[in-house]
Amino acid sequence: MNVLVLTGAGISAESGIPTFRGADGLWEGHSITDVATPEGFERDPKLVHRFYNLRRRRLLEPDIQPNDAHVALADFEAEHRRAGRGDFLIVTQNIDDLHVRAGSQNVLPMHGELLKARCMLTDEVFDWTTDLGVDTPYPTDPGNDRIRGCLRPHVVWFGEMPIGLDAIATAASRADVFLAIGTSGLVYPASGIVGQTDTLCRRIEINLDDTPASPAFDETIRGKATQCVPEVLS
Ligand code: BJW
Repeated sequence: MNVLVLTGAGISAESGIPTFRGADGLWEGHSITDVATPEGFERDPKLVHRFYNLRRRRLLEPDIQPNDAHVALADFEAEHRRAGRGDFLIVTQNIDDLHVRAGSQNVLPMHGELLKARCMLTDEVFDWTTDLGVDTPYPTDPGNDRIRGCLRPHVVWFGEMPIGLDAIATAASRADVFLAIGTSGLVYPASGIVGQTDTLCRRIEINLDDTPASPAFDETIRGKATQCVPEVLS
């Protein structure tokens, strides 16, 4: 049985990481499209760096930990793997590292990773745990002023191509079970993955509320991820 899981901000909400489109969906009066577009970054890189610096600092605070939903997915994958039951992949839209911290092995972060920075000239990706700024020196050549300011968060903004789309399409076409957890289904192409699954695939949505994608699922489970995910996987 091949299992494909898609996660969104809702799975990390109970770990203390705010969602994008909930009641706190605006950040200091800026919409997500102000701070998550290449145009927004070009217009005001300091603002965009501040947005991601604050989120990176918060992610590294000790109270931010994987919750029961992250752990249930990791435990399920370990057992699935041990018993040789088939493929298991988590495609996450989240840029936090909570699936990996929970012990998940096969995770594809389609919208990038907050704890990485990317050089805009070479596309080289670096592990990154401190603040980024317009003057951040290039990590492998700190003395070289010529290439200062070329680092950006390794995340996927609106209008940019998400990561791993071919692998996602393959996993969707092979999936026997597709589980979408805590995503509003408003952002393409993640919202279209359910439509890439085979007609025989069992599609299950877990969310606090209905979403525009709900009609595409065979089963919709309403409730908190920390409660519903362990139940569904037990
Ligand atoms: C709980 C819970 C609990 C809460 N338990 N549940 C017009 C029409 C259609 C498409 C487009 C259009 N104009 C432009 C587009 C394309 C655009 C897009 O989709 N825009 C829409 C807004 C309209 N997409 C893109 O630009 C993408 N690239 C692209 O299309 O490239 C071209 C291409 C691709 C493929 C083939 C061909 C061409 C890129 C999208 C990048 C999105 N980036 C962001 C920022 C990432 C970095 C960062 O984190 O800052 O990704 S935006 C933001 O939204 C972030 C998220 O990953 C993403 C999805 O949000 P998510 O996870 O669903 O969170 P919320 O907050 O929306 O929902 C939370 C849900 O959880 C809610 O439903 C709650 O009910 C639930 N919940 N607590 C269970 N405890």
